Amino acid sequence: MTELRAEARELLSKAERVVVLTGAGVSAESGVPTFRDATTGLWRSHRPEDLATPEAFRRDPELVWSWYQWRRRLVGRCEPNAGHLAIARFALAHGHVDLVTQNVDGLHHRAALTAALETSPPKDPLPAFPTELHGALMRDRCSGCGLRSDAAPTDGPEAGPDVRVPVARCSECRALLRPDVVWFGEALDVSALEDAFTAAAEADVCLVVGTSSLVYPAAGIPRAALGADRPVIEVNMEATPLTPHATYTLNGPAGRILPELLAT
Ligand code: BV8
Ligand code: ZN
Repeated sequence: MTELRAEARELLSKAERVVVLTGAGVSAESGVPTFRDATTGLWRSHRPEDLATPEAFRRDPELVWSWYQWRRRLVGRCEPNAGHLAIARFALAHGHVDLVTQNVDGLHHRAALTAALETSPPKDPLPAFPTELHGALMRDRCSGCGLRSDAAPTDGPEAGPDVRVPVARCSECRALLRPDVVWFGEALDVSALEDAFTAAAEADVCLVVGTSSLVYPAAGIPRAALGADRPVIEVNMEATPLTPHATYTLNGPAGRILPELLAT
């Protein structure tokens, strides 16, 4: 283990309160394309910023819905990776970890359930459940009455750039359903965001994993830690706007670095 990594590991093992912020990079090794990864599937012909917006849904609801149905089917075939599990195990062993994610894929949730069952008697998975700042891919919300429900099934023809699927409708008011995620230009849940900023400013260490640190307000969370002179550890494959400010930057895949960094 490098000197740097040993110091970062020491910091985490001694920390009372830890905030972990994750982005799409933590799910990359599970096979979930990242937002920067515009080379796969439907994403090749469309930029996420152009599809993940209320305007796009108003303009062409079936295209946006098909993109989400394509993503749901893809994510449904993915499993939490060693990075998700390392975070979940650490959160269950450590007891005071605030896990905040920008991801909507639900893999942190699934990792928490897996890690909780690894002990006998099984632990309560709650301490390893994430705050999902940008919502959940596997949940729908009615664009009319706001009713939330589990995601509509993705069986039938696989949605994709040429195969559109009809938008599901609300069982209550028949308005179009939409994925229960936060689109660009939409507000995040204010209390969840405030809690994340407060936790970061009071944490003994903030661990930032697999995010390009480009999307706000989430990208401001590690800045709140730095603003309160709290150390920030960044795990990423490449440099980001956070890198020059991070206390430690560990370059490499989260699935390889996190099990070593968070081993209890
Ligand atoms: C808001 C859910 C205000 C949907 C997402 C103009 C108009 C309107 C708003 C704005 C504007 N200009 C700026 C803004 C603000 C905007 C913004 O920040 N835009 C960016 C593009 C500049 N933000 C918003 O719009 C937010 N809302 O500001 O509202 C408001 C206030 C009050 C009232 C009304 C409005 C909402 C932002 C949330 C958008 N929704 N997701 C969906 O998923 O479909 S964002 C989505 O993109 C993700 O959730 C994530 O947050 C973001 C992608 O970022 P990352 O997760 O970092 O992923 P990325 O691919 O970028 O990077 C992956 C990283 O992992 C890379 O660094 C890579 O090196 C690394 N990596 C890869 N593999 C690995 C790895 N690391 C480790 N291991 C590996 N194996
Ligand atoms: Zn409805």
